[in-house]
Amino acid sequence: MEPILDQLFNHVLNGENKPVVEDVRQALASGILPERILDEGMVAAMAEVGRLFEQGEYYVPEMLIAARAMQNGLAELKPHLVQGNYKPIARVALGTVKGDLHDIGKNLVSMMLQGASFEVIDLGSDVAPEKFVAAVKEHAVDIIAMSALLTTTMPFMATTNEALKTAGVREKVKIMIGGAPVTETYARQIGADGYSADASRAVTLAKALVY
Ligand code: B1M
Repeated sequence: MEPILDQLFNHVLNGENKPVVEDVRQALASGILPERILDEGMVAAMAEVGRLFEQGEYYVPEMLIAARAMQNGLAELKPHLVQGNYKPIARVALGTVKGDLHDIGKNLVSMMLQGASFEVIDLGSDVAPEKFVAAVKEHAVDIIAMSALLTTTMPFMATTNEALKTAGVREKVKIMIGGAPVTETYARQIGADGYSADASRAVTLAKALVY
């Protein structure tokens, strides 16, 4: 791996905001592809943060500062990931489900979808089922996209699906889900229309759902 990606990895791991932004700039300037900067420098560092948390070496504050540094790096990288003419091919309402504050993966999915010419209505994190329902009614969305990072919040994906049915709008939209604990099997089990393991595959899935 290029030394700058290694350095970025360590700066994300240690939650060092300014150095992360500087590393991203430097990596871009040296011609490294934005996708590699993202995957090898930043996403890999967050996986390591998770491992350290599991081992009791990191606590919530360390996770939080690493996440902030990652968000700053992402903001710097965003214009390079989201490029091209913006002609929306479909409208997606995206959010992390109720009770869940993890938004980095969701933000990545948002960027990749926008980069692929989807219009994204970002509902944020901790999104209650009724907010997803309101988005369908108010914004005529084509896809509801839900992220969950906690095994305890995953069931809100099913609850949201049920809320859409109760509101009589389920057949107006496709539902796609993702997030670290989510699986294809779970998607089938709760009646979602699709699952993707990462943000770039989320784009492939979203296209398949609307075409
Ligand atoms: Co938390 N956390 N966290 N955390 N956190 C995890 C998820 C955990 C796995 C850590 C661990 O134990 N190893 C664990 C969950 C265990 C479980 O449920 N089985 C955990 C826990 C326990 C908690 C708390 C309960 C801790 C506590 O308070 N005791 C607490 C819960 C708070 C809440 O949500 N109510 C908590 C809090 C936090 C912080 C706030 C400190 C911070 C989040 C900050 C933020 O997001 N703004 C945080 C972080 C940073 C993590 C880890 C370390 C990193 C998550 C991340 O951003 N990864 C995480 C460990 C890990 O994941 N290994 C952990 C990078 C991101 C790019 O990946 O989000 O997986 P990810 O997204 C991927 C794919 O999943 C996919 O695309 C992305 C990649 O391309 N994807 C989709 C995601 N959404 C998608 C949607 C799609 C398609 C693909 O379609 C719609």
